[in-house]
Amino acid sequence: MQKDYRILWKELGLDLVKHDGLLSILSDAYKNIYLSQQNRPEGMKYFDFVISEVHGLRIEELYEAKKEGRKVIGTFCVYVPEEIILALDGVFVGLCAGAEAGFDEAEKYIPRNTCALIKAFMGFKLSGLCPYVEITDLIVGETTCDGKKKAYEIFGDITKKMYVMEIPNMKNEVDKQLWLNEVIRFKEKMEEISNRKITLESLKKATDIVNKKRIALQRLSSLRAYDPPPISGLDALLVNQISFYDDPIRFTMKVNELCDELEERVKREEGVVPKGTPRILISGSPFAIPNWKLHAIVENSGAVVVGEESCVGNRNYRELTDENFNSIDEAMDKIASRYMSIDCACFTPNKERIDNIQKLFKELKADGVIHYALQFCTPYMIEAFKIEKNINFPFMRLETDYSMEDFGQLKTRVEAFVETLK
Ligand code: BJ8
Repeated sequence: MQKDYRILWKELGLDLVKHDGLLSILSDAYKNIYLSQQNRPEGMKYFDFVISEVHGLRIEELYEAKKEGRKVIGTFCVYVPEEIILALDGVFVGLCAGAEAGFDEAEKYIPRNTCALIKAFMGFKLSGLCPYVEITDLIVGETTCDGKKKAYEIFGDITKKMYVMEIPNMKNEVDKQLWLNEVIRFKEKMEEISNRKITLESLKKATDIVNKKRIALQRLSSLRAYDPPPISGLDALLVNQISFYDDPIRFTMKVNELCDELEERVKREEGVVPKGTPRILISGSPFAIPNWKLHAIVENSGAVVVGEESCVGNRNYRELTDENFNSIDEAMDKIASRYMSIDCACFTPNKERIDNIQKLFKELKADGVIHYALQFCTPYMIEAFKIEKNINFPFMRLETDYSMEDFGQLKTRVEAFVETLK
């Protein structure tokens, strides 16, 4: 029987009635989407458990960490350097939300035509639904898209614990210098709130932990290149989503255990779908937990998702941080340049994203790309047109949000696309 966390949630100021409603909807969705899948790897049991405890045991762990004097740092973007947080014994958690909850509340502060990801993090906070926002000591935003930038001002007024990193829009030398200064400023901020100084040793250890996590996710990704794939896109997406919440050392161990099992499946040519099933690479905006809609549609339309060119996916683990540094200054340099290599559509120009999609398409032996942009996400919506003109494989553009209203319409379009790949 699951433990009762209501005292903890109340202490954190959650709205218990609304929160119960949310958990019940999520639990039903999880059963329908995840637990109904056939032939899931045994190793997914750990990730099922993490999801069942995402507002429970993990919050309790963060609570314990705070009691030990550690700082919990919330983030919304893969540009925030996890290495620096870990090197100061902080705990890193992702705060993006992927469900349509609290939108009425959010729309009192931001326009209706704001992307669902922004409306959701505002809505979760304003409706007392997110224990992570409440438990954080610092929330780190970044100047990526205009929507986030302006929403953070309001979020800062509400939460009183917002810190914003300036991300340049270009990657010229002057921009790289600006970014390096921002990484150093963030280190200093973290030192201030943790009341300790970063050391070369702690940076080396933290970089090793984060790199090992990325390597495990790369390993998972490469196993999806087999035909038949040994794991569904839905399950691989879940692992990627959990990478933003779980303890990084435990997470890495569990992903590697899962990969051991998947390698055995590959040897036996055992897959989650028959060999020859059309293979889809999804590219675009991030899939914050519990946004499983598009993967569920694709995998119920006779295809399998073999990769995500997304921040909840390849963009998050593609590059490692160079561990070859011998001073804190050098480490800052290596960390800054690793994060500058991320190809978010907020940058201009952003040709490397097109190159990366082409590379990933080949590596994963995909048959087609579905470009997914959240409605009102201008950077990704516009960049999709450019990608389409520069690639020569089957490509479909979709725009959607977190609601289920367009489920049927999307399914019809995806089914038609999958037909063309057969
Ligand atoms: S590095 S993709 S995590 S900014 S979906 S809020 S872009 S309007 S989330 Fe992102 Fe960092 Fe880039 Fe990745 Fe704006 Fe688009 Fe909404 Fe978005």
